[in-house]
Amino acid sequence: MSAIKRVAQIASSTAGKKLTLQEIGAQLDSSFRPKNAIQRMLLGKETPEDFKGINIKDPRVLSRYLSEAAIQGPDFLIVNSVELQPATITVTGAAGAIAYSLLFRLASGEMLGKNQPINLRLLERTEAMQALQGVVMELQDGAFPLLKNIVVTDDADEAFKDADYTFLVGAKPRSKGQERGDMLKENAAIFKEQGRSIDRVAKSSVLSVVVGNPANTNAMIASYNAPNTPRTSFTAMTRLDHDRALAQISKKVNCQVEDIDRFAIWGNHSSTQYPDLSHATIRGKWAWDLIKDEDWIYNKFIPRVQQRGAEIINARGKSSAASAADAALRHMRDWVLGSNKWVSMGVCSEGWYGITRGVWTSVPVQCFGDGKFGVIRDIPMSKESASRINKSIDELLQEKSMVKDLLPNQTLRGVEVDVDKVYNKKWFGLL
Ligand code: NAX
Repeated sequence: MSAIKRVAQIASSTAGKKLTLQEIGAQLDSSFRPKNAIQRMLLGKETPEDFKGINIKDPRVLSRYLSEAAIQGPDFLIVNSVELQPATITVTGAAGAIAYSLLFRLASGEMLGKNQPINLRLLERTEAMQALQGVVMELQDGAFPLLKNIVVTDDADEAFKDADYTFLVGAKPRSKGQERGDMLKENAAIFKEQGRSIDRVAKSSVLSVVVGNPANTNAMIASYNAPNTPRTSFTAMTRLDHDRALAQISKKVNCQVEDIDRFAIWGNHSSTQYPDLSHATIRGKWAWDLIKDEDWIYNKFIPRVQQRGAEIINARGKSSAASAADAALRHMRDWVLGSNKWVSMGVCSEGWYGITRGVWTSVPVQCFGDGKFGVIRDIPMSKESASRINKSIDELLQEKSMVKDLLPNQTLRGVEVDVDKVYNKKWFGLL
């Protein structure tokens, strides 16, 4: 049952009484983790009486509050007399370029809304602690009302302690002349340790997004090493690729990005990814028909999205940072508060579309809020799409084989994962 339904149920069972928000919150049992999200939604009313107590005599009134606040989004919410407990957000690689864009937006309430206080726990390598101190000074100088506390550390257990949300950004870039396999292994070791640490000390409801590359494989390693944390709590970020694609489509068709739906990134966050326009709609019409330009789709759009990271590096001399931070924030925000459209996330395959179980692949999902999401299933797949997805999954399997020593032979919680199951290519080919 969704938390919203649960609130509605409390509303009906207590009809006739006047409950405060805290009283409603207290009746949500602890498994409804972001009861704060519910509270945030409930707080979308401006008159002081509404803060003192919501008259829920009539459950329809409550449902109106909820839907109104849900439509307006968290920016609609205002500071009020109800004290929300701070949410704990851990960011790794906190002295790096992406974190420099991310941290200030988290502190200003862009992820969880303008009503939700936060604590930041920042993890860095020992060598980067001094630089991180500088970032902390700037965070302090921002005097953000929502930012209650900052912990700076080079110790993973301290960083992940009681975390509600983690942004795993810190990773080791490929050094000059280094083999990709060696880079993978170095990063794998980082994510193995961080997965273990999250499992040990973070809240059991923690949600983690892996940004550091190779993001999909790193998310897989972290999850395999966190046996007590549900596999669905570790996701890899492909939202930047998704958003890059939306921007290209909107430019081509001259529409707003929010007009586009049912777009998907499949596979790995790498140049083998498949930006899939075949189901996309623009204001409810099939995008393919509106674009009417297959040459653009196959020879410009797809390669451009796949290579956009390199294009930015060539132009800027540095990799994407602000756009990556924005994508990470939207990824987490949608995951926590819900999305009304398809978004792309790297998640643990449960075998849909014949993709090997236990590999973290980007797929279209819909987020329902409260950290829950559903993979868009059973959509028709052309041979062209299937072969492109196959290519990317092959790459993920190769990456997996390079780090197999770091994957404990275990089943992930909640799903039987047969690590050695052969990827069923035929399944795609037959469609
Ligand atoms: P930076 O090199 O600026 O920052 C990385 C930071 O991580 C450094 O400060 C470093 O000291 C720290 N770090 C390294 N190992 C650590 C560890 N074990 N614990 C804690 N901190 C550690 O890189 P930045 O531009 O911020 O990019 C970070 C990562 O994001 C890279 O791996 C990059 O490839 C990846 N990206 C992923 C994207 C995605 O869409 N998934 C897009 C952007 C970006 O390329």
